[in-house]
Amino acid sequence: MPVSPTSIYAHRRDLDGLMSAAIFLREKPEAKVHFVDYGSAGISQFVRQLQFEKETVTQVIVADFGMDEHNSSLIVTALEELRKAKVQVDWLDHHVWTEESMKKVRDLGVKLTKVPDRDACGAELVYHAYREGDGFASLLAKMAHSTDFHGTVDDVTSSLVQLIDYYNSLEPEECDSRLEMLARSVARGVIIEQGTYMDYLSYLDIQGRGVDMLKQSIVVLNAGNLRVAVGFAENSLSGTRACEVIREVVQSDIQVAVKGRKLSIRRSNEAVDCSKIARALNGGGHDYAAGGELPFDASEPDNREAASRMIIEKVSEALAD
Ligand SMILES: [Mn+2]
Repeated sequence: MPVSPTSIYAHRRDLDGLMSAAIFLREKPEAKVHFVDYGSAGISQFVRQLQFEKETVTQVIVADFGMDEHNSSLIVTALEELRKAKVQVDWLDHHVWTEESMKKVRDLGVKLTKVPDRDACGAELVYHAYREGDGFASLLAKMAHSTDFHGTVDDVTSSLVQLIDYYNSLEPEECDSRLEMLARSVARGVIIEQGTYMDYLSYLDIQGRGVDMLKQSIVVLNAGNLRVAVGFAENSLSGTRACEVIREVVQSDIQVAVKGRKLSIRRSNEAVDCSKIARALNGGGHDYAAGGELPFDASEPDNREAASRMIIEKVSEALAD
């Protein structure tokens, strides 16, 4: 691949991130692609990559990725260095940001396109900024929209979501290289190619076993008058899928899926703000879907009780004020 002056960073976990990258690649097929994630490990990888790239690129795009408020000073410092090196930075996002972070980033000369959560998903922002009028790119953005905003999802879109879940269960490097291949093939108009179809088929088996294990682990606890269902998932299930399974199995207002240290938070009760709960658990996100992190690994069955206890405590605290 030729050296490219442009690099795009998109969220690793979902179809909106993948489509943000794919749509941008239709505009600049030679662009470098990186996938990023929240949390201390994810952000330090992001920042390291940015530091490395200030020597080699002239433009950095960040899409469908919010400001990780717990690691914001690292990100701001890295952006500052990029700007000093005269790198143009465009950041397009729809997650919840604090006014302070938006100001900090804009003061550095970063072109921040930030819309309210529900106005547009990341892929739609990338479409409008770089690929307006490209009918296929518009279709890709719609696919992302249907998953990000829990709309009606067609079967092709749903198989892509499952592929991304599968890739996210692999080691990060392996995950990113397969996501990049998928993004490049989608950008060329090939939504499922031979390798991705075979990956999809093997994932169907793995996923079925993961769902069975999760169902056996669910506990329901009360936080005030809210029912909180906590389930412990294996790496093979995405947080979103795990929360869906929990919601199907038990009646609850809030669903929390635990994978190692990572937490995914969803709701069936619209009065609940998931991002508020997530902020009490070292994370953030949307009111309808958010993610956090435990200070310890709950993969071991022995740690599950402590994990559930901590989650209930933080949910109660977060929703009290
Ligand atoms: Mn998104």
